Amino acid sequence: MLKDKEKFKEMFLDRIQTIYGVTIEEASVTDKYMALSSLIRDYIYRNWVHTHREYDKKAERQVYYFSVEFLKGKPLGNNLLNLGLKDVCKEALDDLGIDLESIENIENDVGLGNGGLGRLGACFLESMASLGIPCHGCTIRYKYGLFKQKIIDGYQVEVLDNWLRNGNPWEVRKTDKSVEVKFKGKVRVNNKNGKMAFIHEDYESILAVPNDMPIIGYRNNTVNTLRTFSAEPKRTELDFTLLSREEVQKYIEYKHSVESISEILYPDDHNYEGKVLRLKQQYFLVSAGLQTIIRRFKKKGGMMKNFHEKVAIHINDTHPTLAIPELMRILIDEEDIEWDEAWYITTNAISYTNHTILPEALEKWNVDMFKGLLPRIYMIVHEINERFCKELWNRYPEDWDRIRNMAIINNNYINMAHLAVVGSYSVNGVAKVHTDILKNQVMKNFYDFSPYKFNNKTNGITHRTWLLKANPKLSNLITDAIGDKWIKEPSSLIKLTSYSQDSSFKENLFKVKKHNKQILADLIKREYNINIDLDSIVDVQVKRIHEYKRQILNVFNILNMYYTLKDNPDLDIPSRTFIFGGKAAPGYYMAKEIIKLINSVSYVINKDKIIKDKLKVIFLENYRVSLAERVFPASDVSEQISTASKEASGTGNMKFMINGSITMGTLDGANIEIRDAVGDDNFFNFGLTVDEVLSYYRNGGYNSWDVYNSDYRVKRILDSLIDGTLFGEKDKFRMIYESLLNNNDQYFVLKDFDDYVKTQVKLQERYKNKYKWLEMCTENIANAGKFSSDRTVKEYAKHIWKVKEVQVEK
Ligand code: 26V
Repeated sequence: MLKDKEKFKEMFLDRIQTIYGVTIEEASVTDKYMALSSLIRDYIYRNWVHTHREYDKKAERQVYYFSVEFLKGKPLGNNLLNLGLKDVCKEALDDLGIDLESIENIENDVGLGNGGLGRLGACFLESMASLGIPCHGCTIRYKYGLFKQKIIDGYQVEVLDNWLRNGNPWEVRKTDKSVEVKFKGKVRVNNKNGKMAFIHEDYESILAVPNDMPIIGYRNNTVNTLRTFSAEPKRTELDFTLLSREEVQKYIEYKHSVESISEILYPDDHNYEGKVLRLKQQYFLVSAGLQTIIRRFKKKGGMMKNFHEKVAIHINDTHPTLAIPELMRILIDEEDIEWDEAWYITTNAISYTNHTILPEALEKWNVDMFKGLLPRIYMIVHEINERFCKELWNRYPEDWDRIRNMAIINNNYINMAHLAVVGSYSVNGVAKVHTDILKNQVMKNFYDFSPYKFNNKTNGITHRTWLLKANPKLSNLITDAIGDKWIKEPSSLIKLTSYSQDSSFKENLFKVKKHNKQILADLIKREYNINIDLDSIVDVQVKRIHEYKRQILNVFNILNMYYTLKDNPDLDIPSRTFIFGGKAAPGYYMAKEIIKLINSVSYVINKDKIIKDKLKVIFLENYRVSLAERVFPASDVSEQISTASKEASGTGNMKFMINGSITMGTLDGANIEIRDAVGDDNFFNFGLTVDEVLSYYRNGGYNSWDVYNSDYRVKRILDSLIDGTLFGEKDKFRMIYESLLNNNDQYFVLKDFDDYVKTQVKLQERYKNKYKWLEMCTENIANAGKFSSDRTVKEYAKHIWKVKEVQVEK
């Protein structure tokens, strides 16, 4: 019924008046947003229920994807698009004098994630719903999402992200499906008829309340679910009357400590800190998730001995690894199943994805802390470790080094990656080279022990969000050329290769890019009062700020260009706009210094008249999904310049590619597969390879002073960080200077500098040939189909989860 414009208007007006109690004239934009979103939510309700019924009827196995992060962005636009309601909604609102875009703009990003890992989860959910893969997301309903970034005086300042302030019209609270999660206390062991029973006593009890958000498939009647849990106290406010003052005080303390569990998302990735609250969050999620899954499974008549045949549990990185001992606990303590059978069920239900090999990101929990918080779970982990080590001993008798190296518990720490590998039937990396590094280096012993578990699933992105939604002009151009089959089958984008020599297609592509640049330029003018040249090369590096991602290398090339232009202002080069964006973990000082450096460089360069506007540098504040949707379509060059071996995959690289930007990249992560797909001519590659980097590490690195002493450009740039000539203050960026020289440049910035600069010059030369450049853009779009998350989740479904797609009929 919403497909009809008049009906749409009528229902929208009715909702504004009856639910919000205001007339359309009186309604605020927020009222309109709430009315519209809740209208859409109710509209899909029938399909939502129906989808789950169909899954129960038709699906042989269903997937539960556990992740502590899902970085969704704004739901409204995606939902309208996937339902096919965008046009009718826009027209209906236009008739009422309301601008849909202004409503979309006021929606908060659902920022329940840090970066790559969380956004991957969101792309997967969209793809799975669009393909009819029976999958349910499970996560924590953080009251505050990832902080908002403000830039004050060039520095990052963090502001709380109160995304739920106005309520969340997309979620449905399921109080009746709440479950209890238990912490602390002690475990009493009972010997009942020769059988041990474990009784958990004096524990702290917490209620996990589910809220469901719909994940709407692309025009296929399918609505999957993202279930988020919030932590709430077990006793209700009503119990107050029965309490004394002291008891009330105690209750309030209890309430705060409970609610703190789902209060805030940790704003850190790639840096592990053994915080007890984080461990609480992780156990809270898996215990709540598993209990609701099992409750539903049994209600539908399932027998626990068949659990693994019907249910696939996927753990997104090690954060939900406690699903392994928690499932064991439920099977043994609550379902009365023997250890061996419980282990069989568990290790056939659970699969694990590794997302990073950086040692500082690998989780290891201190045994004492763990034991205090989760006494029964600790006993189980201990037992898993004992049995595993025995197995190792049988296989590698007396090879103590190997056994120690592979143990789950070692040196008073629990190694979560080891637990995840031992307790699951599949372990995958997220790009070919990353999986190879896992197999041959980081997890070599585990690969030798159980090679059949290891496999690769190269990441992907949902092309519906990142192309169809974010870049409607390009989408139309593609559809005009090759039809709209690519929306459901992204591999058919390959048909565009035959347009790479078509001058009218390329001319149109050029116009689309310019249009998108104009939109971004308007935003930059509005927010930063900086003019950008639409004919300049828009060169973008947007991602978390991290030393291994080497924003510094990008800055050094810019400084080198700046000095070159200052020496020779009439140099014939295309003008360039360098855009940066990204958040730094609040406690990561070096990353925060890098932000300040970018802003300082931006300040110096943008105001220098001598270089005649040939260079502009902009740092976009508060980079997030909704801003990213403006940035990718407007970019010419995608900076993917991590130190080879460090970026597990990268997914931003794919978003640029599908929007027709050319990668300037190292052979790292999925860049390698992108280059293989588009060919060397359509990719700018530079820098050390993975093998070279690893060999340097084995041999103690290289001497960065050598580069400083032999390359005058490097010397000039580094000196300017501390000598006051550029930034007016001595020692301004000494921290960066020291890390590159006296800490010997762990990320090979200086080592790769020369090749990077040369390749940037090559790129500039290529840009001068407009049609050659547009041919490259076309080839990139044409070959981006394989980086759709549709391809990725199909591979997970077929090879890991063994689940089939279910078509939901109307
Ligand atoms: C790790 C940690 C460590 C412990 C505490 C907090 C915390 C939070 C998040 C993470 C995950 C870091 C791993 C991550 O985000 N990896 C990225 O995953 C992307 C999706 O697979 C991939 O494209 C990126 O290359 C990879 O860096």
